[in-house]
Amino acid sequence: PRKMISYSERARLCSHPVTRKLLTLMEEKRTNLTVSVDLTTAAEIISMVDKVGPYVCMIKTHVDIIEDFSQDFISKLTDLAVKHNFIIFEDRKFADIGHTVMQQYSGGMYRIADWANITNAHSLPGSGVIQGLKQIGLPKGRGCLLIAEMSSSGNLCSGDYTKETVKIAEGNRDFVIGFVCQSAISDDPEFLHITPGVQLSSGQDQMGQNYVTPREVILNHKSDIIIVGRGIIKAEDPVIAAKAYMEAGYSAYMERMS
Ligand code: S5P
Repeated sequence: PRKMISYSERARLCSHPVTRKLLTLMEEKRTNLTVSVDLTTAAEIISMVDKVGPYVCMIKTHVDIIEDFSQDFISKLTDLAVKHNFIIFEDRKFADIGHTVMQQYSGGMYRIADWANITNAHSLPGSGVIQGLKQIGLPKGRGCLLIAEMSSSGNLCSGDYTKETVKIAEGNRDFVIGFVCQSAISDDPEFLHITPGVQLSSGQDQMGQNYVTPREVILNHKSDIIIVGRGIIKAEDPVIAAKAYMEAGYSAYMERMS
C-alpha cells in the first residue's frame, strides 16, 4: 500500500510540471474533485465550468460530444482554467497505433494537444500509443494518464493487463503521469491515481456503470482524485453538489493523512 504523504509533499517529489501544478493546487484549493462536464453544447459547458470551477482541481471534457465545438469554446475554457485555477483533462481515450494517435492528438478539428494539459490512453495497443502521443505532447509540456482499470461491469482491464499498464507507465515517466483506475496500483508517489464511477451513494446506472462513494475511493482504495459526472452536472443544484463532493473527497483525504 502507498505510504501516505500529503499532496503538497508529493508535488515537491514530482518532476513532471503538470503533476506538480495539479498536486500543489489541490492542497491550496483543498480539493481532490474532478468534474466531468459531459454536456453537449459549448454554452452549457462554459456555464457549468464557471459555476463548479472554484471547487475542482480538474475539469474533464469529452470534446467529441459537443455539437458546436469551436476555438472560441477552447479560449473560454482556458480562460476559466486561469480564473479558477484548474487543470484541463480531455478524456479522449486514445487506443490506436502510434502513427495514428499522433495525428488524432495534434490535428483534426479539436487539436487536443494545443489546450488539454492532460489526456488519456488505453494501454491495449502497447507502448507505441505512448510513443506517438509523446512526440506531440512532450514539447508542449503535456501529461498522459493510462487507463489501467475501468468502472464498467465486465470490463477486461484487470490482472496482467493492469500490471503491464503500470510497466508501460514506468518506462515513460517523462509523459505518463498516472492512471485512470479504481484503486491505487503503484506505490510510486509520482504517479497519480484518478478514479471515475463516483457518486455519494453507491450503485449502478442502466448501462453497467458502477458507483462507489468518494470516501471509499480516497480512504479505502487509496486513490488521489475522484471524477464525478452526473452526480454533479445532473444535480438540481450543481454548485451545492460540487461542494458536497469536494468536502466528501477532501475529508476522506484528511482522514487518510491522520
Ligand atoms: O473507467 C472509466 C473511465 C472513465 S474516464 N469509467 C468512466 O466512467 N470514465 C468517464 O468518467 C466516463 O467517460 C464519464 O465521462 C465519467 C463518469 O461519468 P458519470 O456521469 O458516470 O459520473
